[in-house]
Amino acid sequence: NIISVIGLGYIGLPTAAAFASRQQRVVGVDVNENAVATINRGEIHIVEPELDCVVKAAVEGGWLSARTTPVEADAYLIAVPTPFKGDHEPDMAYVKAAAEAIAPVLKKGALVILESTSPVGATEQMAGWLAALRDDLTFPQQAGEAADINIAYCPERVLPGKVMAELIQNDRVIGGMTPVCSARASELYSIFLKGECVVTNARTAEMCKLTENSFRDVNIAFANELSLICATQGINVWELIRLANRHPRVNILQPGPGVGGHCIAVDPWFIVAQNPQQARLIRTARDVNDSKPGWVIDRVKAAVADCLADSGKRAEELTLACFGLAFKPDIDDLRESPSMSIVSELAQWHRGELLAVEPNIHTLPQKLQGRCTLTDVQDALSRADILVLLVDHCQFKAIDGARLVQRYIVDTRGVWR
Ligand code: SAJ
Repeated sequence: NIISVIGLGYIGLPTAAAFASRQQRVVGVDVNENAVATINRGEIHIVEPELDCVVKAAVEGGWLSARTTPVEADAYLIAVPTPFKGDHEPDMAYVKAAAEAIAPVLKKGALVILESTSPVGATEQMAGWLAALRDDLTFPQQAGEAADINIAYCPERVLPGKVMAELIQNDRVIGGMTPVCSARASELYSIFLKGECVVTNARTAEMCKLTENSFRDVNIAFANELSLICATQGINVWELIRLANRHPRVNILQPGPGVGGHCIAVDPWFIVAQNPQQARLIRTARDVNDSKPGWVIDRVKAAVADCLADSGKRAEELTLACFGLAFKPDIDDLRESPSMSIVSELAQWHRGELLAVEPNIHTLPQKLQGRCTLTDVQDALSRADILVLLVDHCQFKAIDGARLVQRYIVDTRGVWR
């Protein structure tokens, strides 16, 4: 039996490695030649704890190989990106390209699983693309249980930074186009899954994935909105949330500089795009979270103005230190990071020196090169007039806020103040 994983990114590669580690023959496919070559050397092109050793063992053991074009397989798992385009419309171009790539090698009896986060109806749409290219095969939409090809939607729900553990332990929602499709998909995942397979139909499974991330976005928006209200009222929002969470039925999340990453800030838009009239709360949550970086920048500008007035220094003489560039704590992923957009904007605005502290990287991303200086915690603390805490990395939490000498601190995570 051959399992083929299409798309070897943050989800596809760990999934391919998980199957291969259970002695399954896995052929990974990716359009990125560099990623394919790296994987075939037993190395990885992304950062995720524990993934490197699993991939190394899988490649060395001959269970996992990568290539740029699909082969005939018994099961295909599609894990390609589904970004948005234009006015937050889901972009299904990569899923369509994956379907077109596997269509010529699809054989009778194959199972095709879509894992990419997708709008409701995407699985039927993908089945339609495949059916249009292979009129010699039957598909669930016409042939139901008797179809030559089985198709299911099975979203991933792993947390970056904990992918290898969550991939195996989390329960999995299985949305087959027919009960037979669901049964085959459940059987496939049970090869490595310790969590449970929970069966539903494809549309519910698609909506379930979008719901999970929208739930988190709406709840973070609530915390972020509280942080604005508390700043106006002179209340410490983190103390407030700690107190409110002592109620047995209240569990408020944490405010921050905004919501980053590739999922939570994207997926709610898929619901909004399909249901603009109904999805009012979900849209507002997106707006609240997206406006938070701008609010943080205004706070920094106000701190700079206060510091200038108090110290009598000129703007050119003020040193600003920003702590954290990643989109969340203790990872090195800077993509779609609100901290990155805050620091970029400050680099443009600030006339004096700008320091950035990011213990998880060695070089600044291109966008910030020449515009700020990457330094360590000690140097930043000893030289800066104003501190801006953007990410609650463990190295920053280890600093005792009470011992900081700076009077001007913008702490977006409630770590020091
Ligand atoms: N954040 C806050 N306050 C909080 C929690 C998070 O500001 O209380 C911010 C983080 O700093 C970050 C953003 O939200 O910028 C997203 O971080 P996250 O840790 O909440 O989520 P992701 O994007 O790393 O992963 C999410 C997860 N979804 C849920 O928890 C519902 C993960 O399980 C999904 O698999 C993943 O999205 C995905 O791939 O969809």
